[in-house]
Amino acid sequence: MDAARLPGTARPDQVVAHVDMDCFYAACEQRRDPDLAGEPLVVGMGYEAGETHGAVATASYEAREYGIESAMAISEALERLPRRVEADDEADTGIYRPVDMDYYESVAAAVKEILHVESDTVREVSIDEAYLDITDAVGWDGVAEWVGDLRATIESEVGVVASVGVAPTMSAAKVASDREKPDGQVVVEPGEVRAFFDDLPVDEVHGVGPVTARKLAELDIESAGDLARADPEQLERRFGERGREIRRYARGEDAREVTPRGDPKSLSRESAFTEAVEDTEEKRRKVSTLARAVADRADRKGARYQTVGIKVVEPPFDSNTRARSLPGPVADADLVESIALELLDEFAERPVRKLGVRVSKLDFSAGEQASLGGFEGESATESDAVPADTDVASAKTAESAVEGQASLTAFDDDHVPTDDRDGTDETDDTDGQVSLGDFE
Ligand code: TTP
Ligand code: MG
Repeated sequence: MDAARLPGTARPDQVVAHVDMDCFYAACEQRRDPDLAGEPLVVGMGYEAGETHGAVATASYEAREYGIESAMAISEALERLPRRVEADDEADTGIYRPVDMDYYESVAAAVKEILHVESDTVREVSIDEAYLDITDAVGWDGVAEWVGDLRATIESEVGVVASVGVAPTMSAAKVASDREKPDGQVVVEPGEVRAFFDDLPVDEVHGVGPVTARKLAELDIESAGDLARADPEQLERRFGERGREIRRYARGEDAREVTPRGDPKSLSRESAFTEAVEDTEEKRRKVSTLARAVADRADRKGARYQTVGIKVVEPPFDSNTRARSLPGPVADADLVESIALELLDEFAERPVRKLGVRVSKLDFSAGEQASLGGFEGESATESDAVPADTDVASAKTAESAVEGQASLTAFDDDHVPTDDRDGTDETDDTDGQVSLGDFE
């Protein structure tokens, strides 16, 4: 394969698989309630049964036929696809469900467990997505058959469908997994990478979102092949260093190796109120729930913590954080709750639209011992983080969902993903979106 070696490729023989579940939240709902299979199904974040507020987290492929897509306002989705219960005639109607993150996480953990059996090197990048280095475990020979078996195993053992792409680089594998969705598999061998990219629309290149694609079109760059052949200096003038980077991706050059994600630095959970709340008791109840949820999350990850903090967002977007440190690391849900509630006292009389609880200064050493020989700790790792490049839009969606005028922007991958940061912070929004990043 030496002749096919690509400049910028981490290892000339590297074989990377990218696994991405099809319409994941919707698939989970269909798994739980088989009556939903084959139906137009919309899963909304910040959505409640019978309401019109919130934003589309995802939609089944049947619902996508009606033009429904992630991040669209539920109110707009309802215009395209009315709720079944309200319609006289079932035709052209859909079923709407609110997100249930705990359930989706449990399904994701089952999928990730299978992936960890297939390869020792798995990088979980979001709740429904992971890269596997399968250079040693599989190699190029027979890789298509391996992909078929893996997908069949996931479907039969977990009951959800995965699309898989295999390529010599992470970015090409990611594009490949998307190519034949749903229920797709695409293998791009080393000698085929340039040809594979050549005809792709430019916005399918890793790191190119709708905004960049528009700017590229102004430069007559419409396909990934055009981008691959573009003048790197012109791209740099227009987009900075990122211009060179997306050109490299379009050429199939990507020096990254699949590395498992490091331990997170903090764990947090946050939740927004539909409207600002002044009632002290209601705020305390929310903080108690969040504190318990965070402590539980830390427990499952085998993490102790030395600092407990809260985040309090006052209208419109005024974010306050408070934290208290303990003399040493603990794993104590009652303590997380009582500290979080004490920190909340300062805000007892103030209107609040969002609350969060975080534990940080994490210590995983005890967890390692506790889970020696156990599989749990490993497979339940960072499966719940959406890539960092989706943070902004995810946050936007949440903000607007709260205001009932949900957004607009699809998860925007318009900058080169930074999902490969190690030791990142994890935030879970109990309202349904999961985001990476710290409180601030
Ligand atoms: P994706 O993998 O982007 O989407 P998907 O799995 O629903 O559909 P596809 O078949 O195209 O892969 O995201 C995974 C989950 O993340 C998705 O099921 C719901 C959630 N999500 C949001 O909450 N908001 C968003 O804007 C997007 C894109 C995803
Ligand atoms: Mg998916």
